[in-house]
Amino acid sequence: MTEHSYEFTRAVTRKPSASIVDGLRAADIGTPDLDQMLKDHAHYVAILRETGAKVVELPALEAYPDAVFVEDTALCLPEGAVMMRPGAPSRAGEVDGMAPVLRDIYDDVLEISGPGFIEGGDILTTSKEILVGRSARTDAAGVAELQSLVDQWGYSVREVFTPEGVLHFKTDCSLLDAETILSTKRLDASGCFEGYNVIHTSDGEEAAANAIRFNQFVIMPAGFPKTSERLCAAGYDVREVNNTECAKLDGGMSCLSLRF
Ligand code: CIR
Repeated sequence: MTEHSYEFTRAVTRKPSASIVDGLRAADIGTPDLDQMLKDHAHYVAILRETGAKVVELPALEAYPDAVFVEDTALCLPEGAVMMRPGAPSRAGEVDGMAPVLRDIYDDVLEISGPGFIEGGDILTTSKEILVGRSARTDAAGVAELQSLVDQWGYSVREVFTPEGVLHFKTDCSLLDAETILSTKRLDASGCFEGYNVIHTSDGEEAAANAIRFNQFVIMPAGFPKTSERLCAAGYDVREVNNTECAKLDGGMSCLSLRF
């Protein structure tokens, strides 16, 4: 049986645009370099393709500086997709760019119509449930609407909380396999992963938590050797991608693709 939470045949990505320099960020730690980001993005897409998955690469969207972070626009499940309603006003229009792409792929594309907000970065799909972290971008009404939509496909949604000051729930965690989560200690301390095996990021390597399990690989940001070693020792086939430029905009490995 296919494990819908990490075995995928497809992904959708979007090329970074020159407007990336205007992307949202919590703190200014430098201007992202487009050339470097394009190289990193191409490396990321190549790894997805190496697994045999078909990757649809969408063209850059100049009008939306954060549009490379496609994950926030939709939740993709085997039964259908749900278009998100981003809490960041500058990102709302990205959803309209993604909806037709997913309508071409899926028979069933549902929409969060509001008044609540929800972004894909706050959603962690595991084999048994969908965890949604309330954050500055995702509110209780958004979580409740998602629950009411995916109920018809038999999913249970569990509301959890993204730590204060952390952009998205998945900024601090990733799924590694059906039972195992990679998490920062600060997020795990909230108790949200009870019943799962948890591997912690190493101290000082919290930014390694935003990884993805994509078929045989765990794709993680480069530069976190202790966490990488932990994952290798646990038997995962780890691939590292430079993330220096996306990190300037609080982005990481999960943000760069929709996977299904
Ligand atoms: C933002 O603030 O919305 C973007 N600069 C970063 C989005 C990262 N997305 C994600 O973690 N899923």
